[in-house]
Amino acid sequence: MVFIKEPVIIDTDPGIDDALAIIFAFLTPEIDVKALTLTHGNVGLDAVTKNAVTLLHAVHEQRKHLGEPSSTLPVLAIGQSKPLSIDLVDATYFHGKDGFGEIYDELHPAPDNWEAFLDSENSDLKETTWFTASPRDAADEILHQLAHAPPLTVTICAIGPLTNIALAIQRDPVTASRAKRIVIMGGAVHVPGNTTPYGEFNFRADPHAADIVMQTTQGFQHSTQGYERRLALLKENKQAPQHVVLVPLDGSNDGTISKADYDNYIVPLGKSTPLHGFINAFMRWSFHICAAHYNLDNWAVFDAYAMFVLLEMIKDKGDGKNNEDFDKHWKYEYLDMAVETEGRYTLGQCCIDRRSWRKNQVPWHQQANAVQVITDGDGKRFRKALLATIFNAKFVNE
Ligand SMILES: [Ca+2]
Repeated sequence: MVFIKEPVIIDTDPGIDDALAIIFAFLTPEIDVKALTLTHGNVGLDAVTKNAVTLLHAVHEQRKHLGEPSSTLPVLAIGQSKPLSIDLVDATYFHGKDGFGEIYDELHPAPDNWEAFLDSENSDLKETTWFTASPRDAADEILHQLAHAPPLTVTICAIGPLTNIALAIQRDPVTASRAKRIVIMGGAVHVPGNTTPYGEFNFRADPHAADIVMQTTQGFQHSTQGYERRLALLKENKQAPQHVVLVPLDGSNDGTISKADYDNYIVPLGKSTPLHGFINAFMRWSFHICAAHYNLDNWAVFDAYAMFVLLEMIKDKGDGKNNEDFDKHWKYEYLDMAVETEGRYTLGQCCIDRRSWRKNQVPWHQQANAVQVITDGDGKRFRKALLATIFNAKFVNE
């Protein structure tokens, strides 16, 4: 059997847990990171852009350090600086003013002259760059990638507010529905929010965008029949129901690494490689904040957990088959979900239609949204995969 990597677009607002998710993706052989598309979120878009460029530089330096042949450079596209309809919010309370735990002054300076590399028309820098600057904005880059790949082959991993994804859907719903699936870190389904009583950060930061994305699941069926229907609709140039996999707070609280893991496996690596030096710079902050503000000695790495769910799901092409391993380790349900966009207290809340009689009244899948929501996971597998992939940790006695 030919080994095919999963083409993945990561829509992101780095962000320290975004950084771990992205590095995890780059180091995972089954994943081919085609593009990073950037959104406002944890910090403003300028800081997000600086962080993404610095992160990609560390990944590139790591490749050089390992003597790996240079592969195609990932595309970087800058997206929206604010939500669709509400005022901007950020999460500097957790990620620091720069979004990376205030690393730039001493711990890890940004690459020299990094802003010049964002100019997609500057051919003088072609030989020395470490990413391909997109001439398009993030939403158009997503559409461009989906339009130039076979239908239902490219996965989007969305680990920030969903503004870019919603804009892509608004601009061209048919092309947007060519995505194989969209794996999203966001929402609080059966538990309280983390930013407000009902709002998880990514959904609260752009509830209108989150709602637009949830609405694309109307009519989705995770079956052979559903998959063939999606393909047939796309062939007729019609919008197909989207497969949205939601990794909400309740499904990802298990996705932690501990301070002991950090001390045992990560700190000793110091600056032994370009990537470990970079990671050690920003991770120091996360454990400091977890201890100082939340009295926690472990850190829920939500975005990396969503990336792990994506990896665990790769064998399923969207028809629900080859899912046996996934089903052993993960619990999920298909929910008729919308997102609150008007509430005074409930902005960004996941609103589930729990009226079971409605399902019997008319064929449910014809009128309801069907978001595949991860409700329980496997934090142990995640922790081992993350530590082994990024830090070469060996688990002799665990
Ligand atoms: Ca994020």
